[in-house]
Amino acid sequence: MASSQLFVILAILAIFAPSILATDYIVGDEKGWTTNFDYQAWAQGKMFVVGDNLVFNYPKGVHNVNKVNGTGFQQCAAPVGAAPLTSGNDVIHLATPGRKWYICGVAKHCADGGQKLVITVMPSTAPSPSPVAASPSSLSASSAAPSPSPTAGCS
Ligand SMILES: *[C@@H]1O[C@H](CO)[C@@H](O)[C@H](O)[C@H]1NC(C)=O
Ligand SMILES: [Cu+2]
Repeated sequence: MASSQLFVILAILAIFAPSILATDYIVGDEKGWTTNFDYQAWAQGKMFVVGDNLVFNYPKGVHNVNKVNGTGFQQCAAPVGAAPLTSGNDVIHLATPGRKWYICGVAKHCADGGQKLVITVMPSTAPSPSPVAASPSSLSASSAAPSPSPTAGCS
């Protein structure tokens, strides 16, 4: 009897392990996404890995989230024509390794309030947990990563 219970527990772990291993990082922790917060200090010492998520929490309408490049980060310039995330609970899936930059595009929050975040995403060490990981021929950019919800964006 004990061994059958153990089996059930192991089976459940096997099913949910990928979602346990992927980390959701609440940007700014309990402060959320706001002005006058040191996001470089927040990011310091954290290990971001492909498959993790960034969660930007803020009162809807007060801030937004723009993914920018290094230039946009330095200059606090949101890209023209790209819609920012505005839900107040914006989940960004870290789908690719490399440096990622995010700024608030509202007023002077980035330039004067320091509302900007830069992180480096490490390549995943584990094999992809995704069942749709597929043959190289199907890995076109358009089909690579469907967004899980309307409020989500993929980096
Ligand atoms: C950075 O983004 C801006 C605005 O989207 C664009 O004009 C510029 O060419 C980009 N720079 C690089 C190095 O990709
Ligand atoms: Cu803001």
